[in-house]
Parts: sequence; structure tokens; C-alpha cells
Amino acid sequence: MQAGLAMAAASCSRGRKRPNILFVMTDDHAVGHVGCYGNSLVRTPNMDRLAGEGVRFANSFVTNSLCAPGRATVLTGAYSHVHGILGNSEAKDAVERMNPAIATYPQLLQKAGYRTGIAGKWHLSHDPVGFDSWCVLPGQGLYFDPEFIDNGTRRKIPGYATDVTTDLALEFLKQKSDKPFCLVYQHKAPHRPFKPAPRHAKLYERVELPYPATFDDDYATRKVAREAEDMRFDVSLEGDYPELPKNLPAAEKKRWIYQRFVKDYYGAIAGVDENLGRVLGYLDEQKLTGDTLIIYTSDNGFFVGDHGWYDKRFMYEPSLRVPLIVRVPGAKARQVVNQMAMNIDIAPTILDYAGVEIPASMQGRSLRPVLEGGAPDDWRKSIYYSYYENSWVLAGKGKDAMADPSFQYFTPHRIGPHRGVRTASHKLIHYYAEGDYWELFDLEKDPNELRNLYGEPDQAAVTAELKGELQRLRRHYGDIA
Ligand SMILES: [Ca+2]
Repeated sequence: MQAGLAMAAASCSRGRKRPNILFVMTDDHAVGHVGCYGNSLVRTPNMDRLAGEGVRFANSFVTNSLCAPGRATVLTGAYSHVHGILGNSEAKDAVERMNPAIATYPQLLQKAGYRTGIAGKWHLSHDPVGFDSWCVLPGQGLYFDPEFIDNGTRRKIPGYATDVTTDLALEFLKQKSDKPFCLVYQHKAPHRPFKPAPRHAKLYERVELPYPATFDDDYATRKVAREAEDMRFDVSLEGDYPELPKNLPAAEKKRWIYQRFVKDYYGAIAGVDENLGRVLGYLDEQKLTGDTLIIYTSDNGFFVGDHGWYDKRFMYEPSLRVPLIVRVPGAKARQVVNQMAMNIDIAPTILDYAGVEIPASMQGRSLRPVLEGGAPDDWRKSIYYSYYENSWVLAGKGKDAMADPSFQYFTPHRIGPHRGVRTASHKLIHYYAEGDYWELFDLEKDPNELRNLYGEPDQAAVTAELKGELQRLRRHYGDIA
């Protein structure tokens, strides 16, 4: 197959043939829970195959760890403050309408003569645009017998969402056309509450899964984390499991919930991977493998018991990082890249390979030079993160809201807005609505981010440097005047 891939690349580089694009995205798939990222228990042979034949990014990050903002960022190559999707709730359209003036990569590919389609999860409040055909789940969608919006018409499709999404993707691929295709293939899974297909429901029945190193985090030195009770297994998830045995001691209850939670998560991931295998098999059969650029990622990271939590939102590593695997026709196989990639880079990368001009509104950078073995000297050495949920609550009520002891953020998990900068060695986070609260982590000495060093006298120089870098990045991305 490698010879075929190499020939395809040669023809692309001569401009004779544009590659097909297959963009695959899951929901809440954390980087530590993919086989090729070092997890031997989760079943992802097809994702691992892509990494074995392509490039795996060891350091890939999101701009805002939440579903709808992440999706809009992938489409536009821009930060939330540019595309307009700050948070998840459809109820707050006034602050969450995607800026229609910002181009998305499917719109640009469609204009450039690609046949474009999307199957599966969309999760934005407007209908898909830029697609010749679309069939998407409304909102989060259901795991079983889901309703889809099929080019504007609602219809229920019997079956398991991951299988149905793949059936729809294959239908699109099977349509005859002279045009290259761009298929956006986006799974609802493994979003919680995780529901594996019945065939995967008992995969881990007889196994006790290992606990993350930070499972019993005491949150010492981290005020906001300590207060984030909604994120904790032992506080918030009991109601999801009516079969949870009664009267378990607290530590046992937490472990019981964790086991069940992760087994269901892995079951849902097994379904995604198996279905990805169906699509890869189809491309092989049709001899399209050498003509198709494939990208696999997740809309955001996830705490899978890390810090005793589930969900995402915080700028901590399990939530900030995402898997990113790219199989480029003709590129050297089995590469692991350490350069920092971000979800703003996906749209420019796709356009670059398609030979379409990257608009100025896209704030990321094509990964093509990195994918093809180069490491440009001016590649980013730091990333900027900004989480916005609840910022509009504060904007409406002002700082006085925080002084009211009954005040609560209203969106799920009640995490306040924060922003930060991450370099190869450090992370600085500013919770600007939480009494100007800061956190500083030395990622080399403390990769689990357990010890907040902010304010310690020997950290003054690195803190000043990172504050300067944070301001520089905010200006660079137009998030500050
Ligand atoms: Ca998500």
C-alpha cells in the first residue's frame, strides 16, 4: 500500500489530482484512551492502524475544551471569540450564534469543486452549510434509534448511532461522482452517558480497570479545582447508576462508579473504532486509500477519573489535549510528531492539501510541513487557551455577582471562565472571574498538575515571562486590543 500512497502524493504534488478528504471526529475521546497513545486496554486497532500508516501528534491541543466551540473551531480554524460560539447552550443564542461571515473549510471546498457531505454529530444551533448532502443528529442525539435531520427533514433511523452514522457515511462515499470528496464523519460516541452497542457492553466485565494517578486528588494548592464539586465522580454521578449497591463506603462507591463509567466509555469507543474500520475497509476495497487524506481527532479532551473528575472544560492536560492522527498519502509512515498542534490548524491543513487558498480569518497554520517531515523554525512554542462558559453571566451581573454567596454559575459543571498559556515546560492559568486567581505548573517536574507554584518567590521570573506570553498571544489572536 505504501507504494500506492507514494504515487498518489506524487500526482498531488504535480497538481493533477486533489486528494479526497475524510475528517473523522469523535466526542470527548481523551488522548490517554487510544491504543497508539499508550493505552493497552482500550480497543482501537483501526485508529492505531492510521497512526501506523501515518503521523501521530503527541502534543495536540484545543482552544476551548467544550463540544460546540470545538466543532466551530475545527470548521473555521478560528478561536471562539472570532467564530462566536463561546459555550454549549442553545438557549443563549444571543451570545452563541456562529458568525456567518467566517468561512468554513467545507464551504471553501464545495466552492472549489469538492463533493461535500457530513454524517453524524453536528451540535451547532444552525443547520449545516457548505455540504452537498448532510444528515446529522439534532443536538446531542440519541445512542439508540436516533432521529436524524436528513437534508432538512427529520427522520428516525433504527439502530445504534455509531453504526447508523457509518451507514450514512458509506452511502455518501458510494455515490458516483467525478469530483473529489470531502466527508465529515463525526460520531456522537463516546459522549456521556455512554451507551455501548450491546455487542460491546460486556467487553470489560471481568476486568478491574486501573485508576489514574490523580484519582484521589486532594486539590491542595488549587482553589478552583477544589470547589469544582460538580466535576467529581463521588458527588455527581451516583444518580446515573440506579443499580449502584446501597450503603457502600464512600471510597468504594467512587471506585464502583469509576469502573462502570470507564467500561461503558471503552465499549462506546470500541464501537467507533470498529466502524472506522468499516470505512477504512471500504476505501481499501475501492482503491481510494492512496488518494485520501484522513484526519482523526476528538472535539475536546476529557477527564476519565483524572483528578477524581469526569467531563472537560478546565485547561488541565487531560481536557486540553486531544488525539490527532493524520494519514497523508505518500508521507512516511509511523511518525510521531512533537510539535504543538491545535484544532485551529485542521481547517488550514485540509485546505492546503486540497490546493485551496487559506483565508485570513483562519488563525491556525497548515500542519503540512510538519506532516511531511519538516519542522519549521518558527513553529509555535506556546499555545493560548480560553474557556468562556459563564462569562456572559458575569457580563450581565458584574463582579458583584461573585460577592453574593448564593451566586452560582448556571451552566452544567459551573466552571468559571479562564484563560491561559502552555509552553513545552510550563502552564499558567488565569481564572479572571474568581478573584483574579492564578495557577502555575511546572509540567516537567509535575506533569499531573498537582502543585500550584503561583506566588512562590523562586517562580517570579517564569511567571513574568508567561504573563508576557499570555498577553502576546491574546494580541496575536485578536482577543485583546
Ligand atoms: Ca465534546
